[in-house]
Amino acid sequence: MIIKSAEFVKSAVKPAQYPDAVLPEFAFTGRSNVGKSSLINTLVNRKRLVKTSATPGRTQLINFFLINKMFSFVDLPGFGYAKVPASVRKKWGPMIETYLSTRKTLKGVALIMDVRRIPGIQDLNFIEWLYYYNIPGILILTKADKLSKTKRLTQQATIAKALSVDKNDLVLFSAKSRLGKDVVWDAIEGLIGY
Ligand SMILES: Nc1nc2c(ncn2[C@@H]2O[C@H](COP(=O)(O)OP(=O)(O)O)[C@@H](O)[C@H]2O)c(=O)[nH]1
Ligand SMILES: [Mg+2]
Repeated sequence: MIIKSAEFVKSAVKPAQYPDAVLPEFAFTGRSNVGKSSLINTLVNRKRLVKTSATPGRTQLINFFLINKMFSFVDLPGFGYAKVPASVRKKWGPMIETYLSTRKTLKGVALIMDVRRIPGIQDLNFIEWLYYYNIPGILILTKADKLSKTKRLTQQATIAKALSVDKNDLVLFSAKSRLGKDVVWDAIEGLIGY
């Protein structure tokens, strides 16, 4: 995918605030600090389209971006961040489930996981939601550069077992080396129809 433009559109917490559902849309989620913002920035060749930080914010927003004026990327709030107040954390589930179940233009979602970590219950629950709402998912193992090539492959197999999926369904990715960028784009293009 050649990126000609990538721009922030708006933030939302509820459907009335979402942009009009016109263009095909693809969303990203994962545990806080997993590398979601870095992954989106790598895909669109921008350093800071999506803000990256070591201290995730307290407000949890759904952020919409317009890519090539042809389709939308959606940065869903990350889950599992311990320092987020309980009141905010409680809103995550309903906010995300509302988005997944109502967004007519949603073509797929990438669940981003850390290649070094066995997925948690929230990752498993998220995959269940995707099955339940019949939304295609792309499962990505990021920060692959942090492991040796051998260790990456062992982790890919171990995580596949934990998720009950084929290991070839897990894409190894690195925002640092750009490993996996083309594979992820191919998958996204297939889903959004470009
Ligand atoms: N080595 C390495 N670090 C990464 C990678 N992706 C993200 N990071 C780092 O992980 C931290 C969290 O990244 P960020 O994209 O803000 O995560 P988010 O909270 O999921 O959006 C930052 O310090 C990033 O520089 C990667 O592929 N490799
Ligand atoms: Mg982020």
